[in-house]
This record gives sequence, structure tokens and C-alpha cells, in this order.
Amino acid sequence: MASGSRRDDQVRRGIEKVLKESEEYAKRLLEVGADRVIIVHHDDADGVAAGALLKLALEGRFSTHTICLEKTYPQIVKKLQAQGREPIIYVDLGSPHASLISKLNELRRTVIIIDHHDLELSDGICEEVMVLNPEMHGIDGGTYACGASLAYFFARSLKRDVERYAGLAVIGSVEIPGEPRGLNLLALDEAVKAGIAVYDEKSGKAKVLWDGKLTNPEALSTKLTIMASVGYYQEGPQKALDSCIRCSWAGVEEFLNLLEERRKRAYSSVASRLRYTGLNKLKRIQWFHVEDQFHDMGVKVIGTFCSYLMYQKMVDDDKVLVGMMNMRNDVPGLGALEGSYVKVSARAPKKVLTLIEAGSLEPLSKALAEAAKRLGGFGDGHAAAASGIVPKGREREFVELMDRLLSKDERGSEKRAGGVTLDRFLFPKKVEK
Ligand SMILES: [Mn+2]
Repeated sequence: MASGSRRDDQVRRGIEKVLKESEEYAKRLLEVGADRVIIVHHDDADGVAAGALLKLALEGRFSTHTICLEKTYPQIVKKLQAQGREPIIYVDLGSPHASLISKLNELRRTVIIIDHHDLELSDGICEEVMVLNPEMHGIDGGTYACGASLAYFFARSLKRDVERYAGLAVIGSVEIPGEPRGLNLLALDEAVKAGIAVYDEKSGKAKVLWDGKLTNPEALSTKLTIMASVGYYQEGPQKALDSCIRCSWAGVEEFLNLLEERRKRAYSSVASRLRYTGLNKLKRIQWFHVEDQFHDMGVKVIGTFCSYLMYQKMVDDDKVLVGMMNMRNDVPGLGALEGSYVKVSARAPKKVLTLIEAGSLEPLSKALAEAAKRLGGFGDGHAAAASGIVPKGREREFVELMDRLLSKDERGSEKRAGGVTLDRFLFPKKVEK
């Protein structure tokens, strides 16, 4: 089809631009008079695989310090960028906060954001900040790239012999649904050529070499995410990164089992408590707080737990699910945060998502981020799933505010529906108790 091939051409051109920029940015980084680079990576498999690729490629020329972030907390960006002069690479995160990262670059150090998430450039970015993201060229980063594929091509621009690690890009690509496209496909091709991956075109399934065996990247991805996120406070991210560099689980099997077991126990204990007490209900939100029941685990666990709850009977299909957990106030490798915070995570059931897509309700990313921001926190995400942090003690205010903010121009909707209130329209079978 004509429009299809025009789209293909556009994607191809966009990707060529990304590859060209990758060469340019790598060259600029190699010219910086520093002997150390800080790599800030995300806490999921894609972020870990991307971090490992950068570490591999930078070593020899620079020493590296890696920091795993669960979210791009503005407070952390500020703290991190206030000291030292060495270049910082943000990978698989940072794009939604690119303007902030630039604004906080008071020391005018070299900063590279290698990411495939949505960009926020409303305040512009300074010359020292480079952004390697297909979204810069109108290419959907959630379809044609992942953090690890971008990191792979950047790594290859720094050092030639990284092809034997192209499998890490294949593992990172797992989070992108469907068959590999764009940069993910290019990286997969290189992995196959290097003899460290196979691809079955019929099933659209790849396998990568891990522990000397061809392995499903999905299984590897799940385990890397658990290691880095559940084990966030037990050096899980470093262990996951080292596993990627060795392409092996050697020495961490027991650690991984313990983490899986700990998470399972915590999940089933909270789930049975919630089955007994039920969820707290507002107009458009149903919520719960696990307080310290997920203590010493990374905050991603509350999001995964919300996703799990979505399949449980106790969850109403016409209200947004919001879960909260107390956060530790330290970031491994960076020190203490100021203040105490709570991580909030939200999920929209299908019925609610339909209303969001129809424009009658705000996307969760917008309602959650706005409510968190007004209370001194922050948030981001997508229409159907979002997360953020709010200061401890303001949880109730937060859910009530978000409940109100979810409604988009309530009066306008009432008028259009001809006397039917938004609530009666949204929740026709519900009787006010
Ligand atoms: Mn990613």
C-alpha cells in the first residue's frame, strides 16, 4: 500500500538520523576531558540491559559509576547534577524530564539522554544536553526502539566489538509488543549475524545465548526486572547488570529465588488482607495503602501488584485502581532524599479506559501527575497506567484530589448527555450507599 510504504520510508529515514546522531554524540563524548562517566539507568530489564551495554562500551576509555533509578525524581536529578563535572548518561529514562535535566545542568557538563519514552522539551534544552530518541524525528519510540537497542547502537558508535552483546538489545526489546521493528529489528539482525541469537520468522520469536544455551528473552527479561526492582536495596541492579555482562546467572540464582519468594509472600499477604477489608472507594477511584508491607523492596512492586489485582474479583471495573506504599528515603549510590514519600500507582480497568479514550475522563498520567504535583510530588505514565510520588501524610488528600481531577469538565458532559449526570452515565448500576 502506498501510505504503508510512505510510512516505512519515514521510519527508515528517522532511524538513519538516530544512527547518525549516535555517531556524533559518541564522538562528542569521547572528546570530553574526563576519566569517569556516570550511567543512570532504569530499574527494568530494558534499563539494565541498556546500562550494561554502555558500561561495556565505555570501559577502557572511562571508568563508570552506575546508578539505578526507579523514576527520574527531580530532587535526585538536582542532587546528582550538583556535584562533579563528569559526563552523565541517562538511559531508558529522562526523556519526560529532559527540560528539567537541562535546566538543572548548572555545571554545564555533558549530558546524554538515550531513551525511547515520550519527550518533554517545552522549556528547550541547552547545548550540553544531547537527546538520542527516535521521538525527536517523529518515530514512535514505543514501537521502533527500546532503551537497550538505542544503547546498543550508541555503544557500537563508541567501540566496534560490541556485536557479541547485541543479545542484550533483544532482551530489552521484550517490553515492546509484536514482532521486532525498527532499531529493535536492526539489533536483532546483528545479534543473529554475530551468532548469539536465532530468530524464527514464522513465530516471530527470538532466542538469545545465555549461560551457553539459546534462551527465551522473555524469561530473561522477567528475571532481570525482578532482580533490579525487587532487589533494589540489596544491590540487585548491579547484580543484574553484571549478569548481563556475563550473559549468565552464575552466582545469583539463589539471590533471585529469594527475591521471587519474598515478593510472592508479600503479595499474597496483602491480597488476603484486602480481600478481607475491601478497597477504599471514592467516586472514580478505589484505593489501598500497603504502608510498610513491601518494605525493603523497590517501588516497582506496588505497580506490579496493582496489575495483578486488576484480575481479582475485589476490584470494581468502573473505578481507577490506586495503590500506595511507603518509600525508603534513600537512593542506593546517591544517598538520602529529603522528606518522606509514598509511591502511588494507578491502573485503569477496561471500562474506565474506554471513557478515557472517548475523552470523558482524563488520562491517568494527567490526573495523577497533576494531583501529585499540587501536593509537592510528581508523576508520569500513560493513559491506562501511571505512577508517582507524594509526600507522606498527604495520601488521603491525594486520592481525593485525583478523584476530582479525573473528571473532565463535568458540567459540559452533563449538558451534552441531556440531564444525565456524569456519575449516572459512568456508573449506571451503582446505588449510592
Ligand atoms: Mn524501556
